[in-house]
Amino acid sequence: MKKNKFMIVSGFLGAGKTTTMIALADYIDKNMGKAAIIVNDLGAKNLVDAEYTATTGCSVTEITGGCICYQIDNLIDKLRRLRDVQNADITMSDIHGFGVGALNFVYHGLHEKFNEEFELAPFLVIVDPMRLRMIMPEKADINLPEEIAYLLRSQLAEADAVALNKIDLLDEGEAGKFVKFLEETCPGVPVFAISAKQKKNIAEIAEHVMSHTAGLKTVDIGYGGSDFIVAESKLCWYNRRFFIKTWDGGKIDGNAFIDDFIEGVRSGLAPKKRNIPHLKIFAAGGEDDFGKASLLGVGCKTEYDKKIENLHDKFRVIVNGRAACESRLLSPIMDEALEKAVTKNGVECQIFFTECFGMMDEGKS
Ligand SMILES: Nc1nc2c(ncn2[C@@H]2O[C@H](COP(=O)(O)OP(=O)(O)OP(=O)(O)O)[C@@H](O)[C@H]2O)c(=O)[nH]1
Ligand SMILES: [Mg+2]
Repeated sequence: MKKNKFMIVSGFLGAGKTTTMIALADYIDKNMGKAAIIVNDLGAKNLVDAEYTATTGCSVTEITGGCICYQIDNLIDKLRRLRDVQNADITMSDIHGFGVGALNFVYHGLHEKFNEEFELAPFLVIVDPMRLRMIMPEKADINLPEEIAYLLRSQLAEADAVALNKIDLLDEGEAGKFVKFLEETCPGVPVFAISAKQKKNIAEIAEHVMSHTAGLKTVDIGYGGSDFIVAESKLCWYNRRFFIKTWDGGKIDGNAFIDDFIEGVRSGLAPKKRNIPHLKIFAAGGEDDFGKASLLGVGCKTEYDKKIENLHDKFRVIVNGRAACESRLLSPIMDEALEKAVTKNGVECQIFFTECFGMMDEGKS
């Protein structure tokens, strides 16, 4: 039986894992075979990444409720289904943006037990140049707790291949500086410079991952140790799904609603000196009319992967926040931001689902 390929795509929050997987799947589908994507995250359900990926026409499956590191049986079930039902030649799964340890738990785990069935493609780590500056010699202050540098370093330590993403935002000299740093930090590991958003240099990575196998390195990243615990304890997750509609059948400007909501989150977090490395919003109005926005920090401008095209009388909305903030602080800030946006836009809101938790919150597990 031909072995099915599996690849993990790791990297810090907002680095571009989802955008890269979509670009790779698109390239592979057109040129090399069939690709499938697994979207993995903590939290129960309601993932912006899964909703958004599905709109691109890629084959997408979710693994929710915890990191894939702790769901190997579930992962294997999904991989078999994607192979047998959807004829996937390669399945890619991300690991959440604060995640480390998948090299050991998932790659070595699969290699030991399922080597006959699955071939492991190079463990791919996506890097956002702006966040990378935090661990470069300049040790840039990017308004995130310095303890989080542990996660960036550990993710790179696990890599078989690294992609410096968002080169569309850099000039050639700057890109060269980042690539050099990555090559020095990850000796022997190929470093690609890409723009996932503009689908630039995606062919090179696709060719590489389809024709190479994982290095299956053994690296000690101090998983579960004090640096790991301190870094993870700085972070929290927020997921909410709600529905808005007008009282009188009038129309809503969904983009304005998203902007108002994001502004509320920004102005709630900034005075408390907390940050949100990735806030994602997906809002669907008509059949195919949806918007997807990302905020990569309180000081950043909102980026739209897609704007809503028309006014609609109702929207279903999903919010995913990944914050450097205590969960008990973030929760009321999110409530207030929603309340303000609802009032300003004159809509009625029904909340269906909310969860907010820190990795290390007492009583969580
Ligand atoms: N300019 C630019 N923006 C990009 C590029 N790739 C991704 N982005 C943007 O960066 C933001 C985050 O991208 P995602 O693909 O959602 O990042 P992610 O790593 O999956 O984020 P998490 O799943 O939250 O960890 C989005 O607004 C993307 O449009 C790129 O090549 N260039
Ligand atoms: Mg993602």
